[in-house]
Amino acid sequence: MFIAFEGGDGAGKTTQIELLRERLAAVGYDVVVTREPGGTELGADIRQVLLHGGDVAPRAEALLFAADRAHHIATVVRPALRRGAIVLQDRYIDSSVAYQGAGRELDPLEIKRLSLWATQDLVPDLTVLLDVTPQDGRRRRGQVHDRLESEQDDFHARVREHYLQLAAAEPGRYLVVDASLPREEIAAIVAERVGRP
Ligand code: Z5A
Repeated sequence: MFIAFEGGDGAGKTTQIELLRERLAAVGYDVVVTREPGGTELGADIRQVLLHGGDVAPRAEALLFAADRAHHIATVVRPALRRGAIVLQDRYIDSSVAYQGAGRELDPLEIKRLSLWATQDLVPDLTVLLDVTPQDGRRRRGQVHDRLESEQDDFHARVREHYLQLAAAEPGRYLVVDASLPREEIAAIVAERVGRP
């Protein structure tokens, strides 16, 4: 089972992934927790360039996220899924569609196609969308902002809106949760949806 966690920055993805990992591991599942960008050695270098380097042109940014993803899916995620593990992943294709497609105003459909090519069409079984407002996300992040987090609130508002559109288009494959709920409440909603895989 492949579960992706998506949402604006500061939405609480890392927190929820850890809570779900604990729950699944406690009943004996082989659980792999990973993330994009940066889930591999190559990805760590790409992450550094993308989030903490200098200027990157929007199309170069889209290609670098897709390159990280291609390597990550081929070398970490597909092998884990093949051996029967549950993969909990912090960000996936929808991050590119929302941030590069809607945020940077590249064509979201082209961005999606690029990532589907990169991953040979691997689609999550479930995507948990933690819906956070740009203001709440900014407050939770505190003073430290990477290159994308430094974008203005209207950028993050476009990202949020596009995420919600993606979820509305495929309600069977998405779980949308209000990220302002208490941690344990969100964890219970996610656990109920995941059930016993
Ligand atoms: N990006 C992209 O543009 N295109 C792509 O294709 C991909 C990514 C894959 C990666 O950032 C950046 O790359 C991201 C999108 C872009 N940038 N932006 N903007 P990252 O991986 O470094 O960070 P992030 O994904 O934005 O996550 P984060 O900031 O680390 O947040 P989070 O994992 O969603 O949340 P958290 O660490 O669990 O929680 C944040 C804080 O809130 C923390 O203090 C928690 O204790 C607190 N928290 C968590 N849950 C709650 C609740 N329920 N209530 C109150 N407080 C809470």
